[in-house]
Amino acid sequence: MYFPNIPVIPYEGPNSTNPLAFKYYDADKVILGKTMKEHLPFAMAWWHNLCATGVDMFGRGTADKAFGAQEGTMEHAKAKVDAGFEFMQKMGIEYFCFHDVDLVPEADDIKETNRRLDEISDYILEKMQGTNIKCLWGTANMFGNPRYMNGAGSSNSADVFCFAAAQVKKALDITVKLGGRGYVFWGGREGYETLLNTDVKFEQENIAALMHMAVKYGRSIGFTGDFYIEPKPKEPMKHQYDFDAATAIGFLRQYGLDKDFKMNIEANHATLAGHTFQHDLRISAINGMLGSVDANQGDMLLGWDTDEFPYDIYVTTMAMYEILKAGGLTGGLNFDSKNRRPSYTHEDMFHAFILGMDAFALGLIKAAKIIEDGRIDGFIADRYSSYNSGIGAKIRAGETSLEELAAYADELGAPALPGSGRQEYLEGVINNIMFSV
Ligand code: XLS
Ligand code: CA
Ligand code: CA
Repeated sequence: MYFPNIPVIPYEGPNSTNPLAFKYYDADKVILGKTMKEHLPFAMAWWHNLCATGVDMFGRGTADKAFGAQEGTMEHAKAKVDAGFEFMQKMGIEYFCFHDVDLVPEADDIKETNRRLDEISDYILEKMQGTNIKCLWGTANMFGNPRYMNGAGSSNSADVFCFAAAQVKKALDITVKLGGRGYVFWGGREGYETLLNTDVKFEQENIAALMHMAVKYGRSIGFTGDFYIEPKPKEPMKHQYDFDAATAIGFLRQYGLDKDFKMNIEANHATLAGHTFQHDLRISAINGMLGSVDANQGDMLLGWDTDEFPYDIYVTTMAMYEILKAGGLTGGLNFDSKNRRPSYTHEDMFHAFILGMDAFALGLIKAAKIIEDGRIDGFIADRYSSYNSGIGAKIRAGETSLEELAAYADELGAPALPGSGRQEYLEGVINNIMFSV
């Protein structure tokens, strides 16, 4: 046991003051016809929860993630698996996400790294037996090793491109072996610092080629899930090619990848792109590409990716509103979130997940209320009602022309002003729903 003082986290309801209990996440409670657990396929990110020690560029780690083993060994890799499974079982979390190098220490020779990956994935598979725990998605870390300084698929070096391909191939093997629902491409260093040394078109074509090969190989080994692009505008690169959902969707369509790929939308990345989380969820959903979510929160006062555990209920409510409207996620809600550096104890890991899971559970409850209440949806439907009949209906049906519309305008002389947007009224409706019991 790695967390001997932590029990299985129970649901105790909003009046509980027990720090190690859920106040809102009641796994079997039915909301709009599905259990909370089905609406909210929560996942643990291997890298933050089991690997990250709170290192930042000003200081070394504060948290102990050795789990009793020597770091950098296979014994440590296995201890992380054991700790991770104990953690997920105590939290009632049924999915995990991983990068290849989160699972094992990377060796100098890729053949040895791959052997270690085979060994650890056998071990994980054994641990999965008799539990409900599964892989949500896997990915290859193609940004940490110095060889990826100029990107992976977008590298100027063909040899580096081959190493990226080899890592994708192996990460796909492991993802399929662990029954993963998805496979992520986060283009961390797929971008550029200066156009003085960069051929953007060449780099984008190469990234697309790598993705096409990944699809071909993945399908050949029986991967039936979705591939995901995880947009992020910057950090580590100044300009990243997958700036936001709209940009990534355009890229996928341009290169004929849109049938196999969807979006993995991260809250903090959307806000770095100058959008709300809700915006990028909506853009993905209306394009039929809302796949999975990296559930976290940024800090509006800081211009970087802080990966905080989500607690802003307005944000989780509007996120769940989008997800419900889109008919749910084929992926899940991965807590790509980390404890703040001073919250360094193992108990803090539990507090963080309780916070995040409760924040999404409460968001789900409130989003369902917004839908059941109907005032917001009713207002929006009414706002566009001039398209329900007459000239508006003809526009929607594509049965008119500029000439006909111009003649219509001539006849009218001047249109009435459009109906008020009533934003303040609608914000009041949201507050009313948020705070009524
Ligand atoms: C970094 C990203 C990364 C991806 C997976 O900002 O969030 O962790 O989710 O490579
Ligand atoms: Ca992420
Ligand atoms: Ca992030």
